Amino acid sequence: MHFDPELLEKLRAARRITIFTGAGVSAESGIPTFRDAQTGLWAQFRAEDLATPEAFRRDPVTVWNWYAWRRKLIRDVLPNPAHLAIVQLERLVEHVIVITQNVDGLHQRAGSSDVIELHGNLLDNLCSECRRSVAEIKDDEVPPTCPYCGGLVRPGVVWFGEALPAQAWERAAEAMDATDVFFCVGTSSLVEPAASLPRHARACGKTVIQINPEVTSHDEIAQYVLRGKAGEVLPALLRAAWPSGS
Ligand code: BV8
Repeated sequence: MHFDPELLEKLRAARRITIFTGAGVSAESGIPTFRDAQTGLWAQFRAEDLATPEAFRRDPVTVWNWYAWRRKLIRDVLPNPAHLAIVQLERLVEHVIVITQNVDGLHQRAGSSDVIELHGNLLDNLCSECRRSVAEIKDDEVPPTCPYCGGLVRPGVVWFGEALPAQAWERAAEAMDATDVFFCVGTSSLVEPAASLPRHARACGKTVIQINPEVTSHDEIAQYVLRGKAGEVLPALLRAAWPSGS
């Protein structure tokens, strides 16, 4: 894989690198991306139609079971070379922050030390009424009920129509503002306000690098478009920029 020498120089000179990721960074771990066709029992549903408060209010059992199915999916998978290359970057660059739209927790499991989860985490649970975090849930209740107020327990993710966690959004905006280089990896850039981050990064004069096997709307805002799979491009890019590995 050949990379523009100017890009490699910018990576080596960077003190702060921000990696904005979407479902594509987990694809090579075997997790279907958000807009991959759903399979099996879930093929009849669109993810966007299930990931809403209205769907949960209307049919909490189906929505809870969809998340239980997704939790099982992520329980059996491992971080892939894309996640691991991002961890290795921390040993090569002074400040590396991951801003992820993903809810699978794989960046943390890979060893990334600073991960901002814009859309929550599939393994967290909270009460849909009192909003308390619920650590222990009973398997025989679908969905479980809150031990504090009896309300229905829901997954700790951000649904469509819900605001992003204020602190996560603030930290992401600060990271974008301070960064030298902004990677946009494995996202269709369709979901707002997350998709506005790469746009703002370019508007603020940051070096924006897009890694995706497909064309997306954000190709034209990136100075560098690296066409390919994250699990192949990221390790190759680090080897090219730091041949000695340090
Ligand atoms: C909000 C958690 C306001 C749940 C998720 C009209 C226009 C613009 C915006 C809107 C609109 N109508 C409504 C909105 C707002 C809405 C939105 O953006 N809708 C979209 C669909 C139009 N946004 C919201 O509702 C947000 N909240 O706006 O609140 C507000 C403010 C104050 C008070 C109240 C309300 C909340 C959005 C959060 C939704 N939750 N996830 C769950 O997971 O169940 S988003 C969901 O989509 C996932 O988190 C996912 O990460 C995210 C984005 O998708 P991608 O990650 O990009 O995944 P996708 O499958 O699309 O793409 C994968 C990419 O990877 C592809 O490009 C593919 O080519 C690439 N790829 C594949 N293989 C590889 C690869 N890349 C690299 N390597 C590979 N191997």
